[in-house]
Amino acid sequence: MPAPRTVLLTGAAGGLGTLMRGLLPAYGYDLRLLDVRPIEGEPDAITADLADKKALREAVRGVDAVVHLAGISLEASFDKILRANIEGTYNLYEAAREEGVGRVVFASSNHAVGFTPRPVGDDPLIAVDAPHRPDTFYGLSKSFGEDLAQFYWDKHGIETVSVRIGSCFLEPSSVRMLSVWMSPGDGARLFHAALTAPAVGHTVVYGSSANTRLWWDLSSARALGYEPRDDSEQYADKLVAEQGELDPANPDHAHLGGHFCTNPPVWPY
Ligand code: NAI
Ligand code: 15L
Repeated sequence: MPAPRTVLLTGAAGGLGTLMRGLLPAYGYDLRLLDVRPIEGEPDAITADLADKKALREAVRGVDAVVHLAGISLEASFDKILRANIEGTYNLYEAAREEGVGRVVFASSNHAVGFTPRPVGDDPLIAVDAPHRPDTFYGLSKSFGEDLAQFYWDKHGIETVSVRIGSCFLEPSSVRMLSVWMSPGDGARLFHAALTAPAVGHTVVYGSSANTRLWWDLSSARALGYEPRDDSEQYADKLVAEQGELDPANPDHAHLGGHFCTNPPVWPY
């Protein structure tokens, strides 16, 4: 596959989309932006819902690749997750198939494997082939998205890198995030590697910085050419002083998904 230049960025109005809008053009990409919400200062952005198949088909026409961030990014009712994340991601892949787009970078999440016990002490890092153990309907939609990506590769030859993102924000805001944080700069480095690595088929990677307290194995991301430069440890003294170290007896601290496993933000559904 030739190096992609024109890239559709879905979810471009969101937190990660805003960060990537700022960082990815430096790698030479010409970004086409899409979100269900208008984007201030971006008059050419496409305002469209993932439910709008015609708009999606026009949005992907002529692009070399898609970075798919759009969707509900936290727990919500199954009906909402179904529409935005499950049907919406299917609609995006169908549009890509119809328009001959060869590669997708899919924003999966650590919550696809959220019920995996977190490593403690000398436990090995969590491998990328850990079975899906979604911690929410949200995490379930990311497990589905990864399977959908595998299906579109096997059946239709569309390549995907599914990035199980940890927490990509300007700074980590909890002791858990010291293990799963991905700095925005490392996020852009990882998305760039996912867009340009040759012959990825469907590859699943964890998305985080080179954190001292890292929980998962980054080797499949490094195999794409990703070289993380940041480490959350610079924030550790402050966060640990405020919140204390993770407590193995605290159910909120027992799994990769943290409080998503124990206290969904939305309940009952
Ligand atoms: P966000 O909630 O800030 O942004 C999501 C964007 O998607 C919003 O601008 C929203 O308007 C748009 N959107 C939602 N439903 C849509 C629909 N039906 N059609 C078109 N656009 C729609 O979330 P954030 O943090 O920017 O995350 C981006 C992606 O990365 C999400 O898929 C999220 O699940 C994933 N992710 C993010 C992590 C993070 O640390 N920020 C961690 C793990 C995964
Ligand atoms: C996610 O998947 C969410 O989209 C993000 O907002 C964070 O909550 C992140 O996971 C996390 O696990 O910290």
